[in-house]
Amino acid sequence: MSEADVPEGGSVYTHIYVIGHKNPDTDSIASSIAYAELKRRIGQPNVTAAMAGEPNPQTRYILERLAIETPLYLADIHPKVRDVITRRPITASADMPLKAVLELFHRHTIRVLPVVDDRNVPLGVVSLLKLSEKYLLVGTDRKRGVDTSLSSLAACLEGTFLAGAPDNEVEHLHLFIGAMTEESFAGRIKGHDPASLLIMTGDRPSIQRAAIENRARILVVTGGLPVCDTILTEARQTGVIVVSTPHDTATAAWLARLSTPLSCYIEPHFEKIGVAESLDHLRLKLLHSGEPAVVAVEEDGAIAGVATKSSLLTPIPYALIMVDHNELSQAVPGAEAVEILEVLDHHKLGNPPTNQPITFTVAPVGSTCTVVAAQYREHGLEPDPKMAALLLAGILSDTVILKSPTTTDRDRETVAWLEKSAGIDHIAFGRDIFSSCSGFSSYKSLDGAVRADFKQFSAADTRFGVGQVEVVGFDEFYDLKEELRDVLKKVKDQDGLHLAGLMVTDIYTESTLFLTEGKNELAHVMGYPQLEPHLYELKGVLSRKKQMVPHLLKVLGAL
Ligand SMILES: [Mn+2]
Repeated sequence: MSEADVPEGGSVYTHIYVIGHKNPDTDSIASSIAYAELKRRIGQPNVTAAMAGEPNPQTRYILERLAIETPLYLADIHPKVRDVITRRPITASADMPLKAVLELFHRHTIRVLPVVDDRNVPLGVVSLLKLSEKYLLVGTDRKRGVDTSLSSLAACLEGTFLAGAPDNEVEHLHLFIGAMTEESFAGRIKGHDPASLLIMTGDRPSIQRAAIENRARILVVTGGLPVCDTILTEARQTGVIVVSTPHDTATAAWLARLSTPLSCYIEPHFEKIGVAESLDHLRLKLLHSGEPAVVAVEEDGAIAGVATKSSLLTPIPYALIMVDHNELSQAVPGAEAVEILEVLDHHKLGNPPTNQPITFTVAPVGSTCTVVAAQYREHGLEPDPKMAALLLAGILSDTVILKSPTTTDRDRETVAWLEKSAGIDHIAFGRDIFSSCSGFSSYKSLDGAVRADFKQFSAADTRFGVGQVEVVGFDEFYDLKEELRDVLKKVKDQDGLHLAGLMVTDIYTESTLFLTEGKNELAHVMGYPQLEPHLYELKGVLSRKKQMVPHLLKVLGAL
């Protein structure tokens, strides 16, 4: 495809996935859905929203409430064998004569042909190179040898049975041309087992009769020439097969040798790979097996295609647009092997280098949905009410209803714009979002609540981890406090940390309770009021990344 064939702003990829980070939050999923929708609206139908993990309870609530479909779940996007093979492989069956097989090689310009059974399961392969070697470089004693069945021979000769009947059994025959006197001919065939004799002649009754008297296996009469009735009667009585072919003797001899069924040439040892196996695995097999091709099979063992070294150069048919992250460590597994076409984000940079210039839209705003909403405006488009509400949800979730210190004027201004398109009030909507799934009860276990959003840091020689749970009121927390301490103790030991903490943030009073395990000296340097052992009150603290972690890094570094 030349550059001119690519639609403007389009791409050669079959699929483009807009995808957020692993352990996706609402911003991540909302921005991927809304950006994929924008791409389709500006004329790129092959763009699909995807997610690198299951949505959390809050995101599920939002998608259900807005009746928006959950994005495609992609757990791993390492390129697979199926991405680089053609699904309609040329195959042959074991009973196919060499003549038809050579035509297949020629017509499809291939070098390796898989041989399959009637359920399409590969039995082996035939390579043009090895076939030519076997066929052209035969030893002297094999020059006359023809391995074929009566049916295959007659079919290749376009012959008719004048005596006897077709049979599929492969026999080892010796070919003799009767182009001499009867005496010389008798001398020629002497010493050969008559049951293996394949005799070809034209209208030479003496040779025809000699063949039958010697009990040859088969007599081929060439040129469509007539055979007299007495000879045929004799043939039937003695069990000699007689086939008439329209071809002349030279052609018939050539065709007889090409009538060998493929079963005589199958190489039963061949390299096989599953379509769902990784491209890396295929590369290893192709480079180290010494085989020119690897047969790809479906789950049920049927053939899927043939992979050769050129398959390794086939472009991967999909690419990514990363939203709400730009580092590979946070990306869906396999992202490093796939082309990144665009990045839309609001995090610090840790992006991998690219081979080509890409659209890179990163701004220090409160949510990626703010960045996506700006893209709609740049294209002069208004999101429909559903998409506007979804973008709104992403911003409200990431900025804790515009209360987090990460909130910027651009977020506030975007919320005002989206509110109008969505026809909903952001404060009421934000409250619904947080109260629908806040607190500990929306997690499957307390362990799950602590681990759901647990991030690790280190300061000097101190390694610590902090989780965060958003609540409405602290009652539930106080009931669970002792159990939560046990969970934190376990997490601290399992992860080899000096300190494990949990921020319990009340989004309405905008304050946080901080429960800790480990580093007892912390009480003296923490700076925040200690309510009781292991528990601190952090008034006005909402953000882990902007408020809590910088503070902890400072005090722990000072210990
Ligand atoms: Mn975000």
